[in-house]
Amino acid sequence: MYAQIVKSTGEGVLSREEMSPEDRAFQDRIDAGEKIEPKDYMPEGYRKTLIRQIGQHAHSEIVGQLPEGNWITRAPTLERKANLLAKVQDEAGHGLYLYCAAETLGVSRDDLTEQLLSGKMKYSSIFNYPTLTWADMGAVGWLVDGAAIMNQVPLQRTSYGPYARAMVRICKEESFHQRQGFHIMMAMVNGTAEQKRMAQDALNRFWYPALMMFGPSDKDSVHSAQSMAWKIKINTNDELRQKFVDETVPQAEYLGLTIPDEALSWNEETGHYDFTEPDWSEFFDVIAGNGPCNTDRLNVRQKAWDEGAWVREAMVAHAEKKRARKLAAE
Ligand code: BYC
Repeated sequence: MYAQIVKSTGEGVLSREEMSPEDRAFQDRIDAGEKIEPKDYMPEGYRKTLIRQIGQHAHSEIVGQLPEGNWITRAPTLERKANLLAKVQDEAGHGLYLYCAAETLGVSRDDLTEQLLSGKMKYSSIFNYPTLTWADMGAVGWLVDGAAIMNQVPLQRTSYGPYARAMVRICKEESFHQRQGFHIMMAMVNGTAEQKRMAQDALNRFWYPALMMFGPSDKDSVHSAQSMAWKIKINTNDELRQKFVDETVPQAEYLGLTIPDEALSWNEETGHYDFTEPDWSEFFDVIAGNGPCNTDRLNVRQKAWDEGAWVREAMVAHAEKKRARKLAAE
């Protein structure tokens, strides 16, 4: 069925004439801006694409807790610690809403987790980089959550109802996250010379990984054309990356920090910044499992999964007991 919709990876999208009558009617609903709900008809390719994207997104939220969780015990003040703790807890919540949204498509959370742990499913490349200093908490909030917002605000209008609704709350929380990161950066740049140096160093290390979060350049994006035709994605990877650069450069200037790109310049003609693209060979290497922290991240998630087995078993046993009691009372 998938092959009916997408000719093959990267080969483009079927024309209306090539679609089956059901798929054409489905496409009409999408084109009219209707939301698709779990029990509605959907082409198998649409369902699979959503499971892949929402599942990857959920995994990113969960694995995304690790680089920041690393600093909770070492936050410099009680207030910073409380803020960071709240942020990391929010990420867990985002993962849960997204796993629930994926479950409405007929996949179980256990199945998604097993696919993450076996390396079949991806999570965002950004979380395979280490967080070396407290300034990284500023850079992650400012740049990583900033990039996440840029990508996720349009997803509030994505065509699948449960995903779109989950994104509304997630975006509100991400905006607090971005501000707490920027606030840390402000404190660092207004602190000692050493603190300002740490802030610049964090920006130097996180700039290109943040640009990679938007995915490969449009010419190498295998899924964009079909995902945009189905309004699963609203913008291309390059459009969002450009928007992020345009919004972030003035913020770096305000902080008195330098974006680590000598070719960065304002282009009067296009009304956008010209910038150097990330090293795409590094990106593909990281998503293939060879980034600095891939093994660590998956080992931590595997340990959590193994150690949580008794909780899952206890919950199933409790639910079965409750069901049996209810049946006996009827
Ligand atoms: N990392 O055809 P393409 C967050 C994969 S923020 C890893 O362009 P698509 C958070 C892609 O999966 C991060 N893999 O794909 C923030 C595909 O491989 P497969 C999570 C990537 O799906 C702060 C291949 O490359 N946000 O959660 O059309 C704190 C070709 O790419 C990446 C989301 O997931 C990457 N950066 O577009 C805590 C947002 N980029 O699957 C947490 C929702 C690409 O064929 N997702 N790949 O093996 C999206 O908007 C889209 O899925 C993407 C990629 C823009 C990421």
